[in-house]
Amino acid sequence: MEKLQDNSKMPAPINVYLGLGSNEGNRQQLMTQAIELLSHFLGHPLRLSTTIETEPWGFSSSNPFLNMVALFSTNLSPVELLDITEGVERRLGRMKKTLRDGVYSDRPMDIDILLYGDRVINTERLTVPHPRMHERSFVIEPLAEISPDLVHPTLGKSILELKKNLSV
Ligand code: PH2
Ligand code: MG
Ligand code: MG
Repeated sequence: MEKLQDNSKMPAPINVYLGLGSNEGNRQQLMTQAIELLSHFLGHPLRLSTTIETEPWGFSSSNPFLNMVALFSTNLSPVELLDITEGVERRLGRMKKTLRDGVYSDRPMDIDILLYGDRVINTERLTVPHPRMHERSFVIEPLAEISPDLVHPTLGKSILELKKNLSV
């Protein structure tokens, strides 16, 4: 009898959305390098938004940001993915993480896991969906460009709806 293939140990790839930001150093080059390094570990991105220049949000700095959003498909677990994004941040010169009290600082590269499929994750190291993504036009604008109909897993609204809510 023909043997059925056992796929039980092969998780289906998950669509993950990453938010990239840089406001220190050669920002455009850092964004390109970040996508190259991420692609090395995750494979080619399925979609890339355009890069936008944005004012610092939540802290004051004279250095504007470049921001973009990238969609990858991966079999990595959330924590494995986080190890990779943090590794790329360090490789591109990120020294310090945001302080515990939520004070932000200038950074050559910040890579946030915005969405990991429709999984909801609340651990010490990782909160997904990213808890502030829907308040931030520097995330929602580029995300709406590549996936307007995507539904936010906990808010139950499409990215396009979230974008409309931002501008009211
Ligand atoms: N990231 C922050 C805080 N503020 N502002 C902009 N415009 N872009 C960012 O990527 C950004 C921010 C924390 O990670
Ligand atoms: Mg961030
Ligand atoms: Mg971050």
